[in-house]
Amino acid sequence: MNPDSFQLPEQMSTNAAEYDALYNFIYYFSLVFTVAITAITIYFVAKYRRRPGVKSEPPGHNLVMEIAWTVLPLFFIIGLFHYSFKLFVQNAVAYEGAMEIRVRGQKWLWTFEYPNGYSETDELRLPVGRPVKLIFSSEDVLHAFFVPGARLKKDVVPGMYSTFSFIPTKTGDLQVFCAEYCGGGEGTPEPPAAGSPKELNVSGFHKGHWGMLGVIHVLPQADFDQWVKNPPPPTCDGQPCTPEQWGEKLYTKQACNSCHTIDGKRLTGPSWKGIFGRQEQLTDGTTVTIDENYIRESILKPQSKIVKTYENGNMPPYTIPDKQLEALIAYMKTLK
Ligand code: HEC
Ligand SMILES: [Cu+2]
Repeated sequence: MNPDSFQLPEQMSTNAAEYDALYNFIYYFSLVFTVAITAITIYFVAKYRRRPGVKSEPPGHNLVMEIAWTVLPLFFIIGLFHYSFKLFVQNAVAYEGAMEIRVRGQKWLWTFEYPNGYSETDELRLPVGRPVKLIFSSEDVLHAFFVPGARLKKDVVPGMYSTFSFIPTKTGDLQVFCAEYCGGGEGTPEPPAAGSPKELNVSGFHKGHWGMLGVIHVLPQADFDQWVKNPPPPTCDGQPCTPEQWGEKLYTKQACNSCHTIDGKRLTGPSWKGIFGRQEQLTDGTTVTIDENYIRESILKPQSKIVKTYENGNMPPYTIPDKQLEALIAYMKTLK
């Protein structure tokens, strides 16, 4: 058990300590008064029990007492309100220089988008000690972003933005839940994979409200900077994925599959079947052989060279770190 957060998960953010102080105050205050009132009640029940020969005397009106037990709790409530409201505002208003992260909820996963446009599913990385502002939106129904370790819970509402600011104070992992029942969920929950980090449950099964889980990894600044430059590959069957496997994952994760097929069919964009080494006719009349550099440019700056007959497709420019570009290219090479 953690002494600084009795009954509660470890405090991992600035606001956690303040919320806990408020919580503990109310908790111990209630505890003391519950014990005191119960004790006095029992004492009075015994002292004023019915006895032969003693007649009950109804007490009269006592103005001083009545004003006291109305006014004193009123000040107490105002004090509590003041402190809670201060905390509420502090987390609703962004800190100076906060890093903005867009958080999108949908059935049944979380997407985190970094300031440089890169996005990830179910996993968010943050540097320790740096203020962050989360901007929530929902693609479908009502969700709620719940991080017990940061004492953070915010409704994620379709059709509007909600925000929350905090400063992570410790490195480590924070579990994320959806705290608003959002449907689905046939079958029984799968247990977390054996040996998963700290038993935290990064979902990946996305089958229903209960599977809408995520993790916030709080990293030292240097590790975070390194990760931003080059995120390491995810795992495939417990091993780091090969570039080809990683590329295959990115094909769906980055939604390339909504415009590009791998079986030769024409969608909004050209199929990736046999893409590497293919001769491509461009709108400016030239012909190119598709190689690494052409693919790289097609992803980062799609408008610079347009494939003939695909003028109206409009591929959005992507921000994708180098290692992932290489993975995508490796995957394309396998699509003979
Ligand atoms: C909204 C639809 C759309 C999405 C999503 C999309 N693309 Fe494209 N892509 C296109 C269109 C249209 C073209 C052809 C026009 C052009 O060259 O810009 C194209 C062209 C390309 C080309 C050049 C292909 C060739 O035959 O010359 C590559 C490589 C490519 N896309 C990679 C990607 C990758 C990687 C992703 C995912 C990270 C992606 N695209 C997502 C629409 C899309
Ligand atoms: Cu949900």
